[in-house]
Amino acid sequence: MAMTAVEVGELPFVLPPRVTSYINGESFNPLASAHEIPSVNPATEEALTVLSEADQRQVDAAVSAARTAFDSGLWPHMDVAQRKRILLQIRDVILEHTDELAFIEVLDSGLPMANVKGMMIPRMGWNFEYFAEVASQAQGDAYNQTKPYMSYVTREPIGVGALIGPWNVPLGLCSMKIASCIAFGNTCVIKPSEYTPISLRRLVELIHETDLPKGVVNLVNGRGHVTGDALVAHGGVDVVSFTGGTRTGRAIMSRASEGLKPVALELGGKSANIICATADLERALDGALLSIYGGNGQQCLAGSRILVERTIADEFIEKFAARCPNIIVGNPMDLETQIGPLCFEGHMEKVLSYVDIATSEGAELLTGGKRSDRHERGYYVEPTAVLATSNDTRVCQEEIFGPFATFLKVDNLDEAISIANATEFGLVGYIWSKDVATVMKASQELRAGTIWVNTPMTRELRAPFGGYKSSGVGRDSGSDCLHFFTEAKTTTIPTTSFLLPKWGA
Ligand code: TXE
Repeated sequence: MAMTAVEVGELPFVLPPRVTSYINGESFNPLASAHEIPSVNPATEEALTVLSEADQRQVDAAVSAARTAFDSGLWPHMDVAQRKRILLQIRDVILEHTDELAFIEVLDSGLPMANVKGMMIPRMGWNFEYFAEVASQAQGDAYNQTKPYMSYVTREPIGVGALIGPWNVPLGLCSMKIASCIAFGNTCVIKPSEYTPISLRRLVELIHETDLPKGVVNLVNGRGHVTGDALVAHGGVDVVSFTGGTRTGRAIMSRASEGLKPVALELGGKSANIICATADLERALDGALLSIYGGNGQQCLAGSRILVERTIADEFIEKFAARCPNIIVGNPMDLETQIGPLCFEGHMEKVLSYVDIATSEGAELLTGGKRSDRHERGYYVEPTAVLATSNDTRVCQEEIFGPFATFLKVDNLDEAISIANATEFGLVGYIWSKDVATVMKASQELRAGTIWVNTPMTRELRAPFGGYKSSGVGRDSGSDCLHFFTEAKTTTIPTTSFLLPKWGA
């Protein structure tokens, strides 16, 4: 691929003039007429490169490459020790390119460097290591209770995965999808978000510096309703894994259902963060700030509805709001930056629109509420918090997906749990209390897939992660991904040659 050297930020980085698909181990040459979308640096609003959208022809080529790599048996039937060795090579190549991958990710997404380099890139490596381990340890069952038969169950790779990723954590989420899909012997076509195509493209190139056979991992770029839809609907695709917004998740599930394809959907959230009077309040304050403002507030697992027990609410909310202006909002390349720019202009506008929505609903603006005036360019939004009047308001019900906290005061734990559950979402729930009975009650009664007790967000890869209600379908974890990305096969054999009825003899 021809490259243009562009000096960006502090490091020289070679940006491709065009981000194209990567199919069967090669960059795909698009037609001159291909639709192009500028890829913009959210910190400067400058165009970085252009994305060349994959049309139906490219999607066909990508699925066909994945199909061939699967149907030939090369990858699915490879000895698991050999497959594991290649997955560990992928881990190594990722970790060796930590600086480069982190740089591109920050450039493209606006996520703070400290977070990307310190947490996300190591996590990507761990994704491949962990799923290599799970695949190599997978076991089957055997049943011999029904005499004279022995039935045993094996799990076989399901086929070609269509993997569709979002823009908020492009490398972290897409690498998890690729690792969990291919570790079990499947092949895939990944489509990252059209807003953040550059880092994934580089990751897929790097993956091909290992012994991974061509066609196991293919990449197409483009908008959701064009490239994404063509991929989900493609007859050569066997299974669909998606992370993104709830509305898109519904559309994808409906499209995939036409081909009876299993789907895993990790969707939005409006998670409650319950602060009890029995909490370590200093720690709860630190945790509440991290849970809503971490990842620029663009996280499905954000603690975006903060429910504070009334006896401590005024003091807690005052302290929270007092901390906000001191949070470092700035150039995401700087290691001390805590909140970078939002990912793209339209999203920033959406987040800011909730300030007017909040005030028109009678909420009190506690802090922030506008674009940062310390930056001439870039999609920077001040950390914002409002005190809402009721859980029925839009700021309590809709996923804002930015540095925007919504407070409500509650009388007691029962009310907190009832409000926490009064939402269409159910991804996670947070509870802060030193009282065991309080914690246990919240853990049992909150309708959400993950409950974090006295801690801000943390993902345990081994444990299921996914949502109740409109927050998703299915779970991520070693065993959940094993089940999702494989088919169970039962083989039954008689243990004796017993006489069969001799029909027609
Ligand atoms: O994401 P979309 P959007 C939430 C968040 C955000 C809202 C909308 O609240 O403000 O969703 O975000 C692809 N067939 N989350 O609209 O549409 C698309 O190209 C196939 C939560 O920007 O969900 C991209 O690759 N694919 C979330 C991916 O879907 C389609 C992360 C995600 O885009 C498609 C992101 C279609 N018809 C947003 N339409 C989380 N759970 O973390 C779109 N896509």
